[in-house]
Amino acid sequence: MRITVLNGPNLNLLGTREPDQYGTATLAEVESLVRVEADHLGIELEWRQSNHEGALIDAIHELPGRADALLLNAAGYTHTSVAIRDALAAVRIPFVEVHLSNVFAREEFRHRSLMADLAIGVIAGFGPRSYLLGLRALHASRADV
Ligand code: CA2
Repeated sequence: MRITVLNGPNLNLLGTREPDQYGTATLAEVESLVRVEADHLGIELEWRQSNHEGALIDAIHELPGRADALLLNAAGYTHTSVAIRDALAAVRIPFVEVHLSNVFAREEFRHRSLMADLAIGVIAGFGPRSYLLGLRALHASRADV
């Protein structure tokens, strides 16, 4: 199974700022954690991050034929991007939406996701473990994808 992990804007700052909200692990450390689990599950993993909406959309367009499923943390774009939603709907890639923080325990504008209804499911609030849980969920859903 091939899974692409796509990380949105500002997640490159992980571990360097706002540790109370997002923890102390860097994005590279989260990637290492996820790679160990992916190896364990026999998943071929691609890891990407961009701060640019268009680049994220291009990455989604590239998924058919390249990945069986997507683990997506669209970060701030989760709550604003009709264009990313449209890209996900267009390629019809099965995906799980993940968030480090519990977005429902935060500001009201973070309670709404413009893509969650297209996802297999959403995992939020477990820090870097959200990614591990999301990976396992995609792996467990592989018969359906
Ligand atoms: O909890 C998550 O994973 C979020 O997707 C993170 C986004 C936020 O806009 C979403 O509401 C929830 C923010 C990512 C920014 O990451 C930073 C990391 C360190 C310092 C500053 C920002």
